[in-house]
Amino acid sequence: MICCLPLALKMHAQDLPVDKKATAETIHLYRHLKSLPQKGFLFGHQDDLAYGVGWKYMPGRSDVRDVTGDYPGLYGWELGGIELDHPVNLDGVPFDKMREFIRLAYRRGGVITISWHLNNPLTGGTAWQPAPGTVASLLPGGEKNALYKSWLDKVAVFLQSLKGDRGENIPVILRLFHELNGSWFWWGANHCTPDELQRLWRFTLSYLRDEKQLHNLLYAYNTDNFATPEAWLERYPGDDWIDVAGFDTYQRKSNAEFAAAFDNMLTMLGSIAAKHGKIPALTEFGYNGLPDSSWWTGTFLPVLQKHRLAYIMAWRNAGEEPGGHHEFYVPFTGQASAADFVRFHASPRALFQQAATKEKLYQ
Ligand code: BMA
Repeated sequence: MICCLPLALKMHAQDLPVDKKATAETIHLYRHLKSLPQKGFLFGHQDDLAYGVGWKYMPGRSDVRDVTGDYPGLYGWELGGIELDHPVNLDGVPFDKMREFIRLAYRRGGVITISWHLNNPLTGGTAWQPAPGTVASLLPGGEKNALYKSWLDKVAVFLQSLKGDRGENIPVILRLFHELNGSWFWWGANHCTPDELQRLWRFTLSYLRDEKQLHNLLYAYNTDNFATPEAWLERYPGDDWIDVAGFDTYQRKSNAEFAAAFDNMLTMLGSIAAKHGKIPALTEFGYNGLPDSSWWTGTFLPVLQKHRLAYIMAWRNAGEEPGGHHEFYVPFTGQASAADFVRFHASPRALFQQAATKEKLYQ
């Protein structure tokens, strides 16, 4: 089909991602994600192939697959630590293994999204350690701009190293400065002005796209929970600077309270995405520990089905962590909500790997 590509691109010239030089595979993915919500949503899971509850690095294994017989249609990965030249990310995932998992998932037609809990470049603290002036220090002319660029260089090397079997760059949805309306990260709402965040966003995107010439990226802007469309848009960098519009949400209250708030946010996101011509997505979600055996089809799916999203992504199945902390967001074999997750998988709108493969998202 190479011969027909320029014509195809011209015909749709009005609808390109923010990177006008995006690779053919990236443009295909972008356009599929635009129309996919009419059919259903890709089901995604963070770190799915690396570990699950009670296991780590077992080739081919996945908690999602153990329970449903099907892999996710979308895979989340995390780069925190790459800026320090660490061989593993902040959750212990070796970057070399991550690259192989990404190749594997892409080969079977899955979609890749990447977040980055980068350290605080001003103080050397973690992403969760804000300090006044951090965002301003990263902008051109700021005292940490050179350091920040050197960190972006490392991210660029990794993103550039993701290659398909024909040597093509694997498209990635890069989720920059996520949950930026919260204040737990140094880029959060109480630690910089909307203008500073927007300048940092545009600087970062321009640097990756124009300086580093990365053309395999779609860019996701996502808040945490939000109360009004104005709140979601407060730090929005502009229609020319994002491809995916999303938010993260976790259930921490009763089913009824969660469902009502979730429904309301999805309604607002739906109109924002339609108005601004963006891909709507639930960029992170979860109910830690899944104590309700019918949560998937009793609480979550009834709300989801009322709305149109290109993808949803459950956060990581870390399992038991030091200090007795327990974290998982999809069931594993024998978990209380496992049977209900199988029913969720059977929903025609839930697109896991087998359905994603059929969509041929890169063609
Ligand atoms: C958080 C938790 C942490 C993890 C961090 C970055 O939500 O899952 O355990 O280190 O994300 O992935």
